[in-house]
Amino acid sequence: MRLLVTLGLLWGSAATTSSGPQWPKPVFGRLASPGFPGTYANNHEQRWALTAPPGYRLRLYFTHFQLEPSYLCEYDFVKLSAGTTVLATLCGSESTDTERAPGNATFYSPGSSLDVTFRSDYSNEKPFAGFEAFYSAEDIDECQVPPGEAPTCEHHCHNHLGGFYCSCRMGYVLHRNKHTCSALCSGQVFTARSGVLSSPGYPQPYPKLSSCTYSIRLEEGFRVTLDFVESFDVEMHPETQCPYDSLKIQTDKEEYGPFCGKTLPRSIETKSNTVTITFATDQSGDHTGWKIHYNSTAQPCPDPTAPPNGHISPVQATYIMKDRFFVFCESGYELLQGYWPLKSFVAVCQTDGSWDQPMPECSIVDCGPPDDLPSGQVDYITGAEVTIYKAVVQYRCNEFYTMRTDDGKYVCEADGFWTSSKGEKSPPVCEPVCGISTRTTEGRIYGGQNAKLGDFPWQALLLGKTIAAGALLYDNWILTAAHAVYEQREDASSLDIRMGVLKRLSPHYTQARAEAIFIHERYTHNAGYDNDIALIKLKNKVVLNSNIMPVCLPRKEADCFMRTNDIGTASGWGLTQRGFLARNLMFVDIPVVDHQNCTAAYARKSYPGGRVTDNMLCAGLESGGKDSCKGDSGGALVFLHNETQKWFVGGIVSWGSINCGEADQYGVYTKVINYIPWIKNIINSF
Ligand SMILES: [Ca+2]
Ligand SMILES: [Ca+2]
Ligand SMILES: [Ca+2]
Repeated sequence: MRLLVTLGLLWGSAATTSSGPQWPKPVFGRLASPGFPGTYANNHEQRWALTAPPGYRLRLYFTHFQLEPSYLCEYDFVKLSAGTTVLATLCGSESTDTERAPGNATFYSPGSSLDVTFRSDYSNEKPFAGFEAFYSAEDIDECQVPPGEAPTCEHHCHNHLGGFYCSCRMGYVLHRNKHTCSALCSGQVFTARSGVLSSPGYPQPYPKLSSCTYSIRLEEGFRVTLDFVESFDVEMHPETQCPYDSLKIQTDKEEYGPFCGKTLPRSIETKSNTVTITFATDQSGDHTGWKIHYNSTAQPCPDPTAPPNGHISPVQATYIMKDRFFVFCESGYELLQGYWPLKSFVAVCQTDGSWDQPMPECSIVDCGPPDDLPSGQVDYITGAEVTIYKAVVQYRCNEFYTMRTDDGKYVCEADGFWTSSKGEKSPPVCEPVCGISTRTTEGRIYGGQNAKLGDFPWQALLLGKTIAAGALLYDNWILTAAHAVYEQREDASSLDIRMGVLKRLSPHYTQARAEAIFIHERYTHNAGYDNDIALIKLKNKVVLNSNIMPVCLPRKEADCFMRTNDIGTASGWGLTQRGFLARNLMFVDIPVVDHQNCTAAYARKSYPGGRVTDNMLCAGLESGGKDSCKGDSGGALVFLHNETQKWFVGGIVSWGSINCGEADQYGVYTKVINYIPWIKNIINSF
């Protein structure tokens, strides 16, 4: 309908404008025998060559026809012909078995030309009126095709005056031969992991003169499989391989086909992620084509096998591209790649079907040899030198040492550390045992008494710018009085420290050397004895034995043991009541004196610097006679802790009256318990 409207418009425009398309001049006319309607002459021949414009034909019919009849129209006739083709030979006035008269028939030229020839012979038996005919040019309807003939156009045919044209359905394009419809089927791309592709119009006959391409483009690592399904029908030739229409399949590695005929080709595993299918058809034949269902799988990686004592996660039936797995080791085992320990392990399946990492091992955790224990030793319990997971070792402290906070049993744990039952990862500490004395006798009330080896194993003899004493703390510190080592403070290394000695002049002793001397920072030399306390750090730890052992530091509750009249013991080589330095280590038991009494006693005398402070402790007898004296300075005043039966240092010999043992004048000692934080701070810091 739209076409008619368009044509109508064209007609309209042709009628109103002179410069439009030039329409052919109308072709029509009248033909008649000479003298018509009178009798035609004998021996006459006349020929009309009629032509129509291209795309038109000639239509001719007769209004009158009366010629002399004769067998096969041998005498007179009208002949219609086109080129050498005779369309009709007409005579008489009615058709018989052998002759033909036109009657009401209409004649058409096959092309655009028609020859009409009239001929009469030499006689007529009677007069005949001849003929009259009319002709006109009319459009050929090329779209009308007699049954059994190929259609003019493959899809749609459009007739018009003077010609026709073809058009194609959606998805097709008119081939340059103007009547074939080629499929628009090149450059089709498929990126889904599976899909269906087929010849155009399948299962209807596929188009002619078409060149179709189908590209399957998947991610690298996938492999495409092609399955021909349903039916397969591609024009073939029994002798030549697919000369007419052919289907070819190509990958980056291989080429398959060409395929034609009627047998379904076998499934194709391409091993490629890109496949190009081309389908080319010629101009003829009606075949239903083909259909392919394609699928893809990625190349699987080899099934991973967990190493001994390890497992893999996640477990899958197959692992393909980008799949991953982790390896975890059982407790007590650790991941090892070659010789390298790994914190974690993950392998990824690569596009080429291989894992990106080699499988690690699960190697049993080995804690290695346990750390050495200073002043102690370690024994293998599980087996000699066995240091792997769950192995057990036992730490022991040497004699005179005791283990702090632990039982010393360590197990090699999964984290690779030797670990105590309390979860400690560092080895235990062996601390010197303190406050042990072999003393069995009490100091005599008057004067003093000779000590035996082991009675005061903490006692140190300090020989420097003055003679003084000190007490061993732990195995590398000496506690003494500040005034006793003040002159030595810049020259610590020359201080001669002797341990394990009874006789002051004995050549048998254990030598110790000072590394540094720490004087209390609030001690002022020659200005009283407040804060008269000092620490000496030894260069090396002293090897403890039954004659050399530290004294304990007072604990919080020590105050309870230093009340008035509680007995402490002082020891030293100081001046005796005979006025000489003692040859042998002496000791004396003396009671603690009431602090106010002591303060008052010294307040009554104008002793130089003799003022008793709260940092001091007095001990001695009101009657005098028992005291520490010059040369004892720095020595320890010790008390026995009832509960632990260990000796602790309650005081440090500091000062007293010039006349030792004088009545009403007591020995004054630095009150150690006031300095515990100071002592610990220095010992922990240096
Ligand atoms: Ca005749
Ligand atoms: Ca036409
Ligand atoms: Ca064909």
